[in-house]
Amino acid sequence: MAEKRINTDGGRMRTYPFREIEPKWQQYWEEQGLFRMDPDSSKPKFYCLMMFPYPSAELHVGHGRNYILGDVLARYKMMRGYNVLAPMGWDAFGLPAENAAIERGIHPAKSTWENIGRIKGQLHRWGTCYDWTREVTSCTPEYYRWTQWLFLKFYERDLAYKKMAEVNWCPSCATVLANEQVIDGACERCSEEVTTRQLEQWFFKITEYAEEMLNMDTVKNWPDRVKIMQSNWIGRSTGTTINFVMEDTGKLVPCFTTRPDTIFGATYMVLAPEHPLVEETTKGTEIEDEMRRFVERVRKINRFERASAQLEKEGLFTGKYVINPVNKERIPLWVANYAVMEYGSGAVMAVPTHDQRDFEFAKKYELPLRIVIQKPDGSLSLDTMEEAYVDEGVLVNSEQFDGMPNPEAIEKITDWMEQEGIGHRDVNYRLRDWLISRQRYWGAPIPIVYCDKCGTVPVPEDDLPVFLPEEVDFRPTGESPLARCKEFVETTCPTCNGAARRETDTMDTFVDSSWYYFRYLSPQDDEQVFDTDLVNEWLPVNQYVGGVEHAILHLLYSRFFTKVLRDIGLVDFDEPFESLFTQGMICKDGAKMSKSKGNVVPPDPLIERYGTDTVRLYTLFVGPPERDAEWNDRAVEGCYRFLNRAWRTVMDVVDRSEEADTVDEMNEKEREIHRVVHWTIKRVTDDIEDNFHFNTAIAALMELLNTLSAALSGNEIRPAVLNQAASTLVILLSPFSPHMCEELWRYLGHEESTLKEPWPEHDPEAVVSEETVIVVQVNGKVRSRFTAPVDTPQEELQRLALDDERVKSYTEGKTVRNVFVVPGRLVNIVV
Ligand code: ANZ
Ligand code: ZN
Repeated sequence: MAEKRINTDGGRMRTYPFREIEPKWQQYWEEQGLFRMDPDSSKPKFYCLMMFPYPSAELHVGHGRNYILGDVLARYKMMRGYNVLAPMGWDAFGLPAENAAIERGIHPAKSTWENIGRIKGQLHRWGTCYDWTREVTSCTPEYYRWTQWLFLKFYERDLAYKKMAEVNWCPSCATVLANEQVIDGACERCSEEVTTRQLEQWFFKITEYAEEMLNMDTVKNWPDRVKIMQSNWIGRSTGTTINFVMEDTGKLVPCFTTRPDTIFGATYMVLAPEHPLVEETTKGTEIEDEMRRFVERVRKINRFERASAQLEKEGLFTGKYVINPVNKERIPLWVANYAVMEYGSGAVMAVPTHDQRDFEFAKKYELPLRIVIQKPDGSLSLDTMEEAYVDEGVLVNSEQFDGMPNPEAIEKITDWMEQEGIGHRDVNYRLRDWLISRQRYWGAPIPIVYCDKCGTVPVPEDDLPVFLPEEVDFRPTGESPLARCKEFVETTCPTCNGAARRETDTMDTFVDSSWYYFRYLSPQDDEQVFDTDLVNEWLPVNQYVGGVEHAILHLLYSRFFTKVLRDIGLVDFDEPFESLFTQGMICKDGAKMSKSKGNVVPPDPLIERYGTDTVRLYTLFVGPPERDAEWNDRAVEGCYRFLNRAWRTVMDVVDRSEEADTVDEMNEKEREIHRVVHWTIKRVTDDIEDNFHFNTAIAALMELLNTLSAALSGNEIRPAVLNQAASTLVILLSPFSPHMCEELWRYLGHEESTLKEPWPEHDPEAVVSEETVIVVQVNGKVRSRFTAPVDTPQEELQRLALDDERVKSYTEGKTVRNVFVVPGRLVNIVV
């Protein structure tokens, strides 16, 4: 209902009364269910997904960026006529809640639910709207039952398996970690340096999908940076596996190389300390004890350090030799700290002249060197070599391959080896299987039972969920809390009914978050993990918004899950997220905003002081959303002033609107306003569509306000035209600062929510801009002129200038070194 303005100060309210307005509209949106996805609608669908938060104590303005960006998009898409699905939930299992339980004695369930309540309030106060009827919370049995069910599906397909392995151990979190959770050798959660342990653990076979996950053609709308990070993480290497032969036993020792062209330069071989041949070749020999000590020492060094180029090379001779299959040469077999067991075969043919690590090692232990790739100028010599030569060159000392350029030799030598049966083309990945078991309490229990008679037995589907017991002892003793909980551990075998023990590890919380976006379609369903038909209708997610810190972890795991679910027949698409937007971080005092740095800005005091529309607007205006930005409390004030000015200006228009009449023909001044209005529609729309350029969209709205308020100072513009301009301003501003706009929209005489108003289209005729003359210089001299619209982008001007016939006669046959463009005026080409 369009209520009449209440005059509180005898005339009009000069400042935007956000304290009354904001809660009112928040309640209205909720009550009207404006953000509820309509399952019966025939409108086109738009799934707008924001990464669901971990319910930590409180969100700061840096977190807000993610939700506010997503909220603007959801509102915009609704106005564009989409049936929008914008759900929210909680990534509610995890270590911080458990650590709080240990430190402060608060049960993780209690602190988690309290935090959820608090954060929900914060999201509400930001004016972000979600379809709360679809809320999912990963720590509830209703949810983790299906996480466990998915584990069983993986297990059935041999995609979940248990093995003894060298694993990452975080001493402070007292649990193992997946490789993805080790960032520069430190724990992703707590930054503690990670150590290595030999443990039996559960893995998901993500490597089975390594090759498919490298194909990112179907995820075109992802930032290149994320795609590159994923493909580097998967790390595909093509090369050759060459079979060397143990001199004394004739046993084959395969080794993987990307440089088969250097095979004639292999002067020794190294084994990883974990390689089974190490014990085999030294057992019972005089080197046995020393070798055992060496191996033990190296195994303690964490694997990230071992893989680093800075590692001080160390090794020990086994006393044995291997035969190089191409020339039957006998070369010594060493064990070295820089060889790792998890890559290739764990054995490396060492070519010290062309591999830096081998070079350092050979120099240290005085092993022989032989140049096999000569520099094009022939200047490479062993006497003067100070580092390995790793660039291209021509083969020497390589028998029938001498004189061949080495890229060609890679192919030719491999062909020849394949013919001779001494080697074959091979592919290796850096990606390792995903370690999913955790020795922690606050996670989904792995649904497995161990029976002395039947071995490892999966819990039958009908017995799910395996409940996480509430009464547990959190005291840190080095053993996981579940392992100490007798009532949990002791069970009966589902197969033979005899006494059995439950698996006491829980799943990595990244398992929970790998599938939550499917569950939003049928969050209360207790019959099935999700509704396949609905999921196939709504997914892939049209737009995913979240932090780039998940570039590998969550996003890689979710892609893997989707592919497995597709192979199980539960979904019919290959990729979960069609478009991805990764927002930059909010910094304060030059550092990423975070509790540990003590530089967090809580949103509530700012909302209290300026209103949430201002906080939202500033969050969006602070800079290009994909980049990091420095938060400045004082700059918030600027956005506050803008909104107040918008409020007053629109109110002034409202005052005059009483006399509004239809305008048949616009005068010149009115046409100018009309032009600015339509320009603004175009700019704001293009900026939103073009990858979230909300900051420049807001700048355009600020210009429109200037135009409008200037127009108000005179009398040439008739009220109807002013009203049109003000209405457009309010509608275009509404996704950014929705509360104030909802209020103004009523004052402007409308009864429905701005969310129901179709997004305006610009009139192409109104925005035809003037043309201007562009001068083209070549090396500073004017050579040509052409006309172009004033707003032609730089790249376009550059192209037009280079294609100009007269310009071409000056640039023909020359190299263009540089092109300078002064938009709207000049292009200077340097040749
Ligand atoms: C001989 C050689 C000569 C190599 C040369 C390089 C340069 P990427 O590109 O990462 O796939 N390598 C193979 N297995 C290894 C292991 N388990 N531990 C440590 N190093 C290993 O690297 C492949 C190269 O890494 C292989 O090619 C091998 O060294 C080494 F001039 O073989 B190369
Ligand atoms: Zn049994």
